[in-house]
Amino acid sequence: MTSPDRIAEASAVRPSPRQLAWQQLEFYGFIHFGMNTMTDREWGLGHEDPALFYPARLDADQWVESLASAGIRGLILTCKHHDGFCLWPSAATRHSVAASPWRDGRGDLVAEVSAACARRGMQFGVYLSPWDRTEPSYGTGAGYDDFFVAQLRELLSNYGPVFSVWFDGANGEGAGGKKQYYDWDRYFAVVRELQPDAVISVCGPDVRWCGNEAGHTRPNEWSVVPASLRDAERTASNSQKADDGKFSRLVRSDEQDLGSRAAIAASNDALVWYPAEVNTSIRPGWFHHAREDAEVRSAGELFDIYRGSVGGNATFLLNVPPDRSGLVSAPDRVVLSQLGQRIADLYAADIASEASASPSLNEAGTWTIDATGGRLVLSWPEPRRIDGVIADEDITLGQQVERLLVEVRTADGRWLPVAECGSVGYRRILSFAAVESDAVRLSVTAARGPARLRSRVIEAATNG
Ligand code: FUL
Repeated sequence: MTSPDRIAEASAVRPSPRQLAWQQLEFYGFIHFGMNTMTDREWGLGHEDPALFYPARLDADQWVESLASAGIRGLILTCKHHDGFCLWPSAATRHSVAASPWRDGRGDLVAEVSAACARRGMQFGVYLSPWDRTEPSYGTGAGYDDFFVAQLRELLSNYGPVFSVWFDGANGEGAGGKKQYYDWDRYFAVVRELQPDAVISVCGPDVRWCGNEAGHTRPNEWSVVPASLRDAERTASNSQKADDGKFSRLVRSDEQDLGSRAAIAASNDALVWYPAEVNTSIRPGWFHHAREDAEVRSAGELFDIYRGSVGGNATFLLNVPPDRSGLVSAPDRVVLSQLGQRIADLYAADIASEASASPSLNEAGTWTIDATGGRLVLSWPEPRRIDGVIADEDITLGQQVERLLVEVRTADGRWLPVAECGSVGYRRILSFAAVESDAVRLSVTAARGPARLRSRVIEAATNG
């Protein structure tokens, strides 16, 4: 049995303001674009000729517009991927857009994308690969740290507010390759100094990589987990090691439970708020390849990933790679706007505000439970066709709910269970076969401490 002290410890952990702001973004986009787009590769070898970089029709507004059509509210750009080619004219290297024919060598793609984001009210984030296959100082220790920090300072000083700094743990050097011991603490200190509101993601202390790139989510995702999970080298050791086309859909089965009572009891670590991000690509690869134009995931598949991630106490980071000409291609654009429609329809089908609530809701439309749990009944004057429930915990109060049961009232007044889950956290989306009922009952049957909840009830689409 997990000691009451350990449960109280878990119950008391809270998000930082930057983690809270990040979680509220819910759904944001990744843009993988760079030298690999030109060479049709996933991992460049480094030292590619900058003359190859020429996205003739590049239009950052079109990227932002495409993402926004899906309901995406932030964008993380691969400013430098593993091959080392920089999408901004970095003073730290000659291996950048400044040496390319694009915009006659006077272009700055980071500036164009951050400005396009600002115009559309989209938040902007940067991906800067620690692994660099061009930079000669890579593997020398402090020499490379100086180089990396110089690049980081440029990105975090010259392009406005940044919501996420995404440090990738991937490395393909292998046993016989170069070994760079990254000075992570130094990198983190630079981010805190220049962009104190940004989260440091993946190889960083604020946002946890969910552990796969397939879009898979844990049955119960916990934001309160043992502190050792924050170790950047641990994340790196689980990250991609080879460009063999397999990693992007691989799911490990040995890390399905990170934060249950059993999981936290099995650890002696301090407990920390380290919430999950689900990152996956709209296509098999992270970069655009024309041969994958027919393999763009459907809106239905992406909507399922959305429900599993945003609706599974994680955020959703969806990669959309523009093509070699510098535009998001047509198949991706179609799917993105369909996805945006499905997400909008989901929330628009909420009929909770038309219900009578017992006990009555407080002014913000929320209800509370104590440490032993609690219950809410929502009822309508006439039966409605219902196929889902969405429950949100107010995570400023931590993560508390351990079991939630959803029942509907049958015509003869009995309560019929239709869905059940463990953790709730920021949001849990529960879907079930459509059922006619005049009342829904939500029961929290296990909790770590008091919580405040918001609930939505989804009316089934008439055609669905
Ligand atoms: C991985 C990288 O190796 C992929 O190329 C991609 O950037 C993905 C988001 O992370 O670890």
